[in-house]
Amino acid sequence: IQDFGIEKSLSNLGISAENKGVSSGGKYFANGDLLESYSPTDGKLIGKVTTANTADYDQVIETAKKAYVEFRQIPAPKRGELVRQFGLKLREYKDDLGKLVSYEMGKSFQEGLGEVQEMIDICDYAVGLSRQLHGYTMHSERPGHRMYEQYHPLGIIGIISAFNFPVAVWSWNTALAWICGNVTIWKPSEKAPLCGIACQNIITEVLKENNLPEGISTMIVGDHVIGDKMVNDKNVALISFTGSTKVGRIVGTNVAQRFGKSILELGGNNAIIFTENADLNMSIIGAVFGAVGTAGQRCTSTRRLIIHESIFEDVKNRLVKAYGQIKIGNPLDENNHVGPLIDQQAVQQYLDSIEKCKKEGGKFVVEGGVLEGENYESGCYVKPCIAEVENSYEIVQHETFAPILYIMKYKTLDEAIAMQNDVPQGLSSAIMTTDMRQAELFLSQNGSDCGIANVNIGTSGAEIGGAFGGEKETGGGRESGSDVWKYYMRRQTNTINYTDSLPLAQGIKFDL
Ligand code: UN1
Repeated sequence: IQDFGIEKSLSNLGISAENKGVSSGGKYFANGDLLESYSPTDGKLIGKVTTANTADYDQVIETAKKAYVEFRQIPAPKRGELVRQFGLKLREYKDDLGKLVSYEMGKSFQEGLGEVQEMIDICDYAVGLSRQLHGYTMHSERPGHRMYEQYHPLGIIGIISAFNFPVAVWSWNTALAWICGNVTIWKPSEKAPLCGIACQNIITEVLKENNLPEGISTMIVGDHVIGDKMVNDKNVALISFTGSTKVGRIVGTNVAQRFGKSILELGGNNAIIFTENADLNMSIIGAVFGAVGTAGQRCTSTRRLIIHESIFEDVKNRLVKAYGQIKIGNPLDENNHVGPLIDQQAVQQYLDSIEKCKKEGGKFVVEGGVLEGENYESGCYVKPCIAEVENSYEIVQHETFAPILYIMKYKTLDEAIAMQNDVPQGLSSAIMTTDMRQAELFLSQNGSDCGIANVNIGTSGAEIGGAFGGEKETGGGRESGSDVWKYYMRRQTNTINYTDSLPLAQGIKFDL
């Protein structure tokens, strides 16, 4: 069996057979239950992690609190220097970390590398931003007064991330949080804890080299009890949560209850509209990558194709042909396009969704199924499949984190846009067209209701420079580019009177 150099990468990243799941800067400890991380690629145990108990959590919070008081004194461009060095370190570890992501999570090595590239990109972005945390200045209505606003850090930022982007989501949050002067506490997914430890090892190196407080970046591997504690802890000013709509609803409600802030990145149900004017060669590639990339486990994965009736048969035939060429297998082998699902539970959900779809009347034009035999011993490899459906089916309204693509027909573009919007989620969307009128309508207020709307690009693979997130049951949060940094800071309006009299605003007279 080929090892693809994974042992060496694990050792380079400081991952052992037994690891401690709690860390603040240099110190690693943990006193909770044991967690085992198995690779969905070959079913082998990669390593064990001792998770946190609640006393460990309390200790991490104390360390983070102390670090915050120190870190907020450091000027923002100097904090940017920390992030710059972190980005350099990520370049050194790109290959190893990309490999670990691929091995522990199951996405292709190319996509694992892409994920680390996103981390590097957000670091570069944040470094520049560390000199641009701008507020407005305003003209006061009172003479001899100056008005302006400034942004201050929030304090401790809690990050709860999902298995599908086990490293990048953390960095989107931390790179911004740190330049803004916050400290972070990260609960990585229990399905990819070693990716968490590897990242924490990398930032620890940078913190140590710079003699910075150990609590700037803390990590805590734990179960939902630790998650609940974080969500309900008033010490944690902002919770950035990526995961299901079901859990996000609880997180959002609990954080709001204590008037905390939250960024919610929840489910998607992303569609591409294929108009009669689509350039089919490129559109098919976009749709197939969107549907089968990361084995359909991105929140931006393409789940639905809404196809003009005049090209429906043609598109269907091309898709069937393209799916026939997809190679499924070990994601570390670069000849393969699609790796496994994260675990057996995900495989069961995939099978249940197929069953449900058939019951509702779905007609499979490419059949699904679980792969068996040599190289598929983990039991997590499934066939990407395509079903002809109605948008109203219950299963089509639901996000299944698996490579099941639903296709449907439309007559008019208004109808297609209505179908695209007629799901509970609102993350990503796309239109394939060479007609400028169709494209502009799709992007207008009468078009897509999603946080992301693309023309002649698939639904996944967003760049870090834009604000990433979506509407409706996707949760409304935004991460990474544009002015998203403002979420990680508190805004203060300042009015300064440099005269010796005290005129009141709105012209109110008050003499003693
Ligand atoms: C996610 O699936 O949680 O747009 C994030 C993309 C990536 C991010 C996906 N940049 O596919």
